Amino acid sequence: MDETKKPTLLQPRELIGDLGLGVVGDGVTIGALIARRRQRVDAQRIVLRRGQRLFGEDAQHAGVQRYQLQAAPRISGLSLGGCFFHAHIFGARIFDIHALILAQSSRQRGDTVTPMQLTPLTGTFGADVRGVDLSAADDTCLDALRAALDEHHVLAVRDQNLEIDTFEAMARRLGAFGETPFITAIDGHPDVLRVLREAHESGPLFGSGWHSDWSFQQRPPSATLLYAVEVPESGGDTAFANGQAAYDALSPAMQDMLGGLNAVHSARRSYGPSGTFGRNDPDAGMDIHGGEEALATQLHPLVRTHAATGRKSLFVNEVYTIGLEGMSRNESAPLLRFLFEHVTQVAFTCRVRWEPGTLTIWDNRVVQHFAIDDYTGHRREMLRITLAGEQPR
Ligand SMILES: O=C(O)CCC(=O)C(=O)O
Repeated sequence: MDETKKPTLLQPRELIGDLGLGVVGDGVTIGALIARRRQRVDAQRIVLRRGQRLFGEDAQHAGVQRYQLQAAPRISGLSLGGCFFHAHIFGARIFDIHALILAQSSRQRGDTVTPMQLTPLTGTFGADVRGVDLSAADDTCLDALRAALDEHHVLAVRDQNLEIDTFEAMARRLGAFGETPFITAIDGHPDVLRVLREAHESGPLFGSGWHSDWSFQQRPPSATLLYAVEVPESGGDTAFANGQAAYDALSPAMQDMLGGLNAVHSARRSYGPSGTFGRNDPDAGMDIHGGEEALATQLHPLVRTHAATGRKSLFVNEVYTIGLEGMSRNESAPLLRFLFEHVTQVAFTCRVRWEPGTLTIWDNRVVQHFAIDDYTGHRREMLRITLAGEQPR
């Protein structure tokens, strides 16, 4: 790098009102990134630097290959043209740049809010989120959260302190609520479920099978929010499998074939009269009441296109997908078995280990999930809200 252009490193507290992208911390500059190529850069080492244009000469020099500006600019005096972006430098994704912009926003308000920090859970998807209080989040923060969900598909937002009312209020700001069939909601909160297993229970565990929430509905929920009130010290994790990564890994020939198929979804295996939860168990912590209406079927494209990102994913799951349109059971069963196993292979999964106060948000259009039944003798209590979704296409 030309010495005359070498950026002066600034301390974060000097950055109020500054524009542009720079890098501080342990002496790392954009120029130095060139030498350290595939290194992942974290939020603490990327800050806004006075007088440097965002994707100007320095950024090109550093080999920025791709970036997305997401969410509307809301921060006065910030000329980035957006308040959230992801950049790749030599293929290494830089996370959390938005967090610094949020940090500037909170400085402008005079608060001392810690920037939101995202830490990937795996090499493919899922992220831990820290440094954000969702009960007091502003619109910029929620925009950043939505964008992060599109990017990571599963967000485990740590250290929240939500009551039913505050949980409901923050969820409502993310979108309209979906419809909840078969399970009695919390009194006075028709859209909030208590996902509860008492220590003495030994019956089937709610959610313990790979599924995408309510995929048998005409418009299945876009996202689910699950908030941990009480969790066992160990066990009771939730596993997720990524239908986009699974789709991308298929051969073009297989993708073409699947792209023309519709899958048949139904709640019957879980909530039909002879399904897992077909008969109400008065001793269970959750009031689940199946019935004849669970026998209904709903067709959805087997490969769906995400309404926000345009990416394709396999939209099948072993709990609710019962067949393929126009095929006999003998024809569809082996193909579905292959797909169920393909999507849920370890390389396409991540796992959230809960702590009290963790709020996990997942995108049902991309991932399916599985509540792991390994904590018999311990109590686990969660609050759950689904957000309304569109008809899959
Ligand atoms: O309890 C869990 O970990 C997941 C529950 C579940 O499957 C759901 O809320 O859809």
